[in-house]
Amino acid sequence: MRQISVTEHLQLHQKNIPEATGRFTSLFNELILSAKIINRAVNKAGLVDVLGDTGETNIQGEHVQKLDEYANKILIHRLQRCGVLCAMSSEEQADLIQIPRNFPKGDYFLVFDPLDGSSNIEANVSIGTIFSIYRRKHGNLESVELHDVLQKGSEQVAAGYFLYGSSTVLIFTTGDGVHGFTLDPSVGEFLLSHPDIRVPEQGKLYSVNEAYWHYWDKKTQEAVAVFKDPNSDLGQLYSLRYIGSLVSDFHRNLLYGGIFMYPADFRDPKKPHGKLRLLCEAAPLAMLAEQAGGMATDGLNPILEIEPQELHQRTPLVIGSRKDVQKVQDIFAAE
Ligand code: P6P
Repeated sequence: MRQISVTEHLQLHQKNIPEATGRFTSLFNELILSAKIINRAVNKAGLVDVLGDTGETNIQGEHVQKLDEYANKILIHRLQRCGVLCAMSSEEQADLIQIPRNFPKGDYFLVFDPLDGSSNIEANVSIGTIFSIYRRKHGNLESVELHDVLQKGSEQVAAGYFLYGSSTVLIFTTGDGVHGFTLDPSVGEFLLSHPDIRVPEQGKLYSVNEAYWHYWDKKTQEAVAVFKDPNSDLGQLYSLRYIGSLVSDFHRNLLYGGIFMYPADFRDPKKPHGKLRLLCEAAPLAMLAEQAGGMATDGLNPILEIEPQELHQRTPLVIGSRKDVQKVQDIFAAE
């Protein structure tokens, strides 16, 4: 295959963001440089002092792993300087991250989860960086407010993730299909490896943490049980695959077909809408799923149509092959 870089591909495929030629590409280049730096640390985890727990907890009340913190700092440091952002939001930080006064700014708003799946770091399980890009709605560049940037997922200009696994891949969309690039360490570039990814209409895999069965409502139990019923009208047997690293579970289902579910459960009254975050996890993956011909809901409603009320809002997530996600939606919609 001819070696196509991300920059070349953006120039070929960015008709959806005509005014963004240089500006959008410079944002992507800083994301790519950040991912290369994070990847280097992930690949050395265990050899240098980036493993283990910092003893702190993040906005989500989760223990912060050192690699999480490192990835967060790299992304903020690099993206603050790209000159095209008005603000950022990180899964690791409670509030909007303003661009320092003396730095050049622009109209894009970046949301990211710096290192999703971090609880798996020490077990050498693949982990990832998820990103989502919006254009600010209005407001003053020098002091961005939440209402200037908070938008539903259908307003995303671009979305994607880096997956630090057996190889390091970048999967993204700018609204013109989903494309995958693999890092070639010999040249230090992400090169096109998965052009125009399409998720199979129906999968053979379902991903959900069944340990929470007794904390789900009846509809959720029915929706999960259908994938274990050899006589269901889905007409085939499924296998359960659950890595416990969202980007890994999503990536496998994107390529092979399948459905990932993180339903609401009743374990923690403070989290009635489940564990996953709308803005930095569900919405970017939902844009990718829909652009690849799949589907993403909260069980009943399209993820991309949910109007966020706060930065770290959580949502149930059902995402993947269209026929499988539709089956769950039919169960939730039935009286
Ligand atoms: P559970 C990792 O901590 C994460 O946020 C996602 O990457 C993953 O899908 C989920 O949590 C796993 O959560 O409750 O099944 O351990």
